[in-house]
Amino acid sequence: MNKKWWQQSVVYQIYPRSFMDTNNDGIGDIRGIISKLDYLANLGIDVIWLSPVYQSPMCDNGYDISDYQAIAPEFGTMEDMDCLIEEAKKRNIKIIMDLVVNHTSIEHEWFKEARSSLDNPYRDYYIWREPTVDGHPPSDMGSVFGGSAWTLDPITNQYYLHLFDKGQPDLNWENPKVREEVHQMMNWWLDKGIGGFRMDVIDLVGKVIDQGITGNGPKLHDYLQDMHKATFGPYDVLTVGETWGATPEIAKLYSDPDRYELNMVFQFEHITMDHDERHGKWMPKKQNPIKLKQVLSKWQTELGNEGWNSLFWNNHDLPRIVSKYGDEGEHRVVSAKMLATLLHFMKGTPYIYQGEEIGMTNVKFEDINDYDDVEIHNFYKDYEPTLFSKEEKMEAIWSNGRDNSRTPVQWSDDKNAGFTQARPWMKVNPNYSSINVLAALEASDSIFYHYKKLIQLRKDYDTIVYGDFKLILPDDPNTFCYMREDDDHRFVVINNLTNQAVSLSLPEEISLSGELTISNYADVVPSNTMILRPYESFVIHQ
Ligand code: TEU
Ligand code: CA
Repeated sequence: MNKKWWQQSVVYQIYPRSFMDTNNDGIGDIRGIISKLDYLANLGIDVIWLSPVYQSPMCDNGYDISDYQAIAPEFGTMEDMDCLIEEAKKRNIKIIMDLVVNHTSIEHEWFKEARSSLDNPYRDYYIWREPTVDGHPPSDMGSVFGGSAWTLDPITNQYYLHLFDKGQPDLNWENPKVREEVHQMMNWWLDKGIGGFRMDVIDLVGKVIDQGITGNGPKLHDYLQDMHKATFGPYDVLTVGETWGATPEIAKLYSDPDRYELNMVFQFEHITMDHDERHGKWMPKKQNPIKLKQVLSKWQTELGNEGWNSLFWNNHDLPRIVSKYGDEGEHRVVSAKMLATLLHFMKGTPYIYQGEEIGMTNVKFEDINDYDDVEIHNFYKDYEPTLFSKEEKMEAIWSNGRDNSRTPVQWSDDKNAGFTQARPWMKVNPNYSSINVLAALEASDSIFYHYKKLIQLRKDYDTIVYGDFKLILPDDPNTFCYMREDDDHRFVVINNLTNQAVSLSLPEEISLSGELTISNYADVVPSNTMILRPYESFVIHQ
């Protein structure tokens, strides 16, 4: 496999609304991102994945786009966007855009036209069905955000499909005009010099609704191959698809370079493995460290050379990883560093979500009105009232609600964490007085510098990017240990997943002699039989 820049890169995801506010309206903006580029360059990242900044009525914080070629006024202007691309480029940082083309906003011109009459030329841009004889929705398909996926539009008395909010009508990808419009729009952004696309719920665009097929439809890969040809094929860009249902076999279909589709996908098996079959993340199963190791190592080995992994713990839809697998209290710093090492030493392209690099945690708002997310509110209002009490719903939101990752970035211990001088659109996490960027930059042993070092190590050693992966002690429920090696180097990675001291006993054939590359405790004495302190983590270079 030819080596590619996007394999050797580390990506940093920005959720603009919560990143940095510069005009004091309480909402993060593009100027705010520009003001922090030096900070990101210092961290050492190569790419920014920018969550949507397009014009939008914001029923789902910009994942409902009303104009793909305009910037939402609260985020700034197209000049600001051009300036961001240029300023990032000066620092060798590429910007990848969020491509949200499974659906538009209900306020997109296409939808306004489409809904106006049955014979409007845009009608077929969306998915319409007649009500049943007694006036019900055409099927019992549900929206990801709760309730029916069908909404009756009174103007023409037909239902339109929305797999997400009713403000997010699904585009009809079977219509070649829709695909052409998407391609044109992508080319317009590529011409601006962006570094690629993250493709929102791209596995849904091949849906065959009358057969009940949503994910991984029969035409999906044809559409992606057409897209590759018509748009980014000739550009040297990063493309990553969001694919909740991908198995390694499916991931290869997207990311095998010989198929000319995408560079890589986000797979979610390590996230969904603790979701309930019926109630998903709202009724999480008990954590299972052995399963976590099995899932992650399966992905490490099974893609082979026919695909490429993305590595992530966090994004704007997921709870904070230090709250999920680490410790929010006395072991916060060591546990955040352990989780970072565990992920960044694996094979693939790592993604860091804003605030992860300082160990930001989940938030516990007592008042449901302090939450913003449409998914949280739908769950709290309507979901299975006999199964969950309101208190149980709050518990579920505290552990898995999407707003856990959407509180403003904690820049300093100033008012509102230095995010804004005004009232922030969402309350800051009260722990900002101790957890903030300024404090992290001032402490040489902070989580920030641990991430910085991990990013640099990946630049120094191709072995971390490309080397073979081998899991050690697969049945040990307390540790996650593995090796990465090629002809030149070997790294042995040792992690205690627990908040307890645990004993490590490595087989004799594995040696821990060598140089200590990185660790989360100052005084590590590696030995095949040793006691690992809570969340202890270190890497030996041989
Ligand atoms: O997410 C897809 C998605 O399915 C998530 O909403 C996820 O399933 C949910 O959090 C699980 O409870 C993408 C975006 O990342 C998300 O922010 C958008 O809301 C969604 O698509 C619609 O565009
Ligand atoms: Ca602002």
